[in-house]
Amino acid sequence: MTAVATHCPYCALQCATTLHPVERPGAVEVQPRDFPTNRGGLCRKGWTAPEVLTVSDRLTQPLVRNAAGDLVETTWEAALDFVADRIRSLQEAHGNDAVAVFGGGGLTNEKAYALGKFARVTLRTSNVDYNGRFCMSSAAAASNRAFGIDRGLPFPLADLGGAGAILLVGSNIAETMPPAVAHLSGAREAGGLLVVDPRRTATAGLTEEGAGVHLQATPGTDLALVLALTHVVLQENLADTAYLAERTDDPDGLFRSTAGWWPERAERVTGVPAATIRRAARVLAAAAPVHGGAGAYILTGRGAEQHSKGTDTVTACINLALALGLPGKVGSGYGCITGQGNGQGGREHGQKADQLPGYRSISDPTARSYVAGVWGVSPDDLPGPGRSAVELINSLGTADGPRALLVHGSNLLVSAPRLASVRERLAALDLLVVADVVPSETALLADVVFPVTQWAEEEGTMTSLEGRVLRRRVAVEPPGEVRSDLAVFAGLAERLRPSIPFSMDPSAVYEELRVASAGGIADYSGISWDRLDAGEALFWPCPSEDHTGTPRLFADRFGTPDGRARVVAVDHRPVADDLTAEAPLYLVTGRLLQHYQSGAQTRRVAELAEAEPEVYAEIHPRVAAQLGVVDGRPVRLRTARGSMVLPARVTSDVRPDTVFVPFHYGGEGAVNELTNDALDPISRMPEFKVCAVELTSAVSLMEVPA
Ligand SMILES: Nc1nc2c(c(=O)[nH]1)N[C@H]1C(S)=C(S)[C@@H](COP(=O)(O)OP(=O)(O)OC[C@H]3O[C@@H](n4cnc5c(=O)[nH]c(N)nc54)[C@H](O)[C@@H]3O)O[C@H]1N2
Ligand SMILES: Nc1nc2c(c(=O)[nH]1)N[C@H]1C(S)=C(S)[C@@H](COP(=O)(O)OP(=O)(O)OC[C@H]3O[C@@H](n4cnc5c(=O)[nH]c(N)nc54)[C@H](O)[C@@H]3O)O[C@H]1N2
Ligand code: SF4
Ligand SMILES: [Mo]
Repeated sequence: MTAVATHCPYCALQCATTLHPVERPGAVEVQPRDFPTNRGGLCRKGWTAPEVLTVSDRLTQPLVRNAAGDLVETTWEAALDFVADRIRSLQEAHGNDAVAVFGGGGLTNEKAYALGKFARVTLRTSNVDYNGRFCMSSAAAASNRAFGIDRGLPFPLADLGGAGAILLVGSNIAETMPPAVAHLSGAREAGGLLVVDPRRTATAGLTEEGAGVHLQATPGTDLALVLALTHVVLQENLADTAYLAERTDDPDGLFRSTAGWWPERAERVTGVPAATIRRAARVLAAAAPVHGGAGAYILTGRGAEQHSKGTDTVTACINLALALGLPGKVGSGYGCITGQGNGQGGREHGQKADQLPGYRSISDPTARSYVAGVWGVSPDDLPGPGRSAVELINSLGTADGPRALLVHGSNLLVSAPRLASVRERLAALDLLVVADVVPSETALLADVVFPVTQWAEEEGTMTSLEGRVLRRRVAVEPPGEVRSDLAVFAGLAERLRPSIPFSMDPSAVYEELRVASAGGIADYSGISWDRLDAGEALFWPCPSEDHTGTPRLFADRFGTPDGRARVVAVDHRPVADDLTAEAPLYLVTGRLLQHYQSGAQTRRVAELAEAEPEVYAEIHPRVAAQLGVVDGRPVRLRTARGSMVLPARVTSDVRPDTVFVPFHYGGEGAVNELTNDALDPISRMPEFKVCAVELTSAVSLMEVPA
């Protein structure tokens, strides 16, 4: 085989790579390739990604749990027969909704599309959702509400380079998308990088030496902070009033909702000095086009979004962007930094409980009848909207909940909130089926495991954080009996509802997706497989084959019925599980450079596992001194949901009222034992980012001799 042009398997930056064959079967070497997002760069995870192809415990054979309770090898035929029989009998006994499907934002567009169609057409269940609910769903909900369209970045990432100011709210891009830091250079040179994070992260560090401002706010207070920034903009007459009048529906709503948030009040809530709030607002405003600036962006990450008020926090960020007249202007705007490799495409083609392909709503009669037509079924046959991820998990095995769950592309037993309950619910199922590439924590609990292809072993498409559709290509043969997720859907469909067949050929599935998306918000119909193959990386919407795609949205109008952006008045509220005398610190969670998500892949890469082998808690030196905590020695964290013992990392980079723990570890290292599953009322996003925690030194506990 010759060199193959493809993209990194991990995050939404989708860095371009070239894979070169090597002597070892199934193995490749990776080289970065120039592309506007990564400009020839790769992070450490991207460089080491080929190792995951040949890890020693790679799943290569279907597994089924035997009478003794062990997972033993079986054939695809036997595994598919078994699963189809169980599905059939559970649905006969308990109805179609007795079977649920859980997808992932790392799946290709074709897999995500086939998963949603399989759930609605073959299983006819409403119970389908995916891990994107844990990811950018609050930003998606806010963008849909304000703009009528949710494309994470409604502009090319490279546009950031020319901006004079960039406000990053809860994004640690220097660790989560390192090559993207290059695009912050304009703002840094202008002293306009503004970072809101309770920790002095690598990203916050970029603001030092006059390059910008780090607003080290109290966790869970972004909403108050952004309302105050907007207050300053309005009060100091820095708003783009002509833009507000012309392009938004309710400029007065903006004044009303921020009038009470003067900086001194926000200082009391956020801990950010009023003078710093004023300075940040002025820096951002000075870069806005209305003041002749070089351009300004407001970008949100999971730090702002993964809260029970995430949708409103993002709404406040959008309102600030509207006040400054940014959205729709070239070189300015609001965007959400989507996370997973196909986080964008994964939310467009029907894995979500309320969604049909093309970012259509499953409750819209016109959308239902169009998609039903493509699928060859009656619209009345399609189920309605189902439960969101956490609600779905919490319903498993309950009286009116699903009895079977099929998981494709998520390691729930590490990454879902309040794990004690997840474990209990998974155990209550009659059937758990997991398709994965490695024996993840969740796969090890399954009744049936399907071994599936990963990035370099499959053809397909991914949609990056910019909304660009990219080609993933085969570089190596998959090992053993490994097949695509598409083969699971096709094999089960053949056994359960053969009148509606599923293709295993990614290009054929993509062709169907194009048709299903035609006329929808995320319209891929003009992006043919041939165009993709020829190396075009087009931005959606692209409604015809002679269309050149849409790099920038909102130039003339927003996606709302009247074309104006909706100003939604929002107000601050406290975190769901707020501090008490017993639990006086905030537990915040997030990512490390070296690991990806639940760690199922990166914990198996020697270089990455050696760099960050185990979970730890970042604790401020003052708190450490008060509680007798010693760097490197064990502490106990306890929340209303659970407790864990882990080593302390004493660092003044974290706020004194905050403890940070990365979520990449399983078993006793899983911080999601402690996290809160309180949901945002609109996006149904759980409050991963913050809850109250009790911290005690556990040195004596570990040192008691056995
Ligand atoms: N190395 C690495 N890169 C990744 C991933 C990975 O797992 N590892 N995953 C990918 C995915 S799916 C995603 S979603 C993205 C996520 O990318 P980011 O959003 O950058 O990642 P996080 O570390 O989850 O959160 C960002 C920051 O939020 C801060 N934070 C916590 N609570 C609050 C708060 O209340 N307010 C504010 N303002 N900040 C807060 C944390 O301290 C953290 O530094 O990364 C993608 N890239
Ligand atoms: N406390 C806390 N928890 C969090 C977060 C946080 O910030 N804090 N962040 C949340 C966010 S933003 C996200 S995105 C989630 C992610 O968490 P998960 O949903 O667990 O994501 P991954 O670890 O990427 O899991 C993907 C699984 O699919 C497998 N896989 C890879 N490719 C394929 C494929 O093509 N097909 C199939 N079938 N399997 C495949 C991988 O081996 C892995 O086991 O975690 C969430 N959980
Ligand atoms: S930044 Fe993301 S896409 Fe790029 S190499 Fe790292 S993990 Fe891969
Ligand atoms: Mo994510």
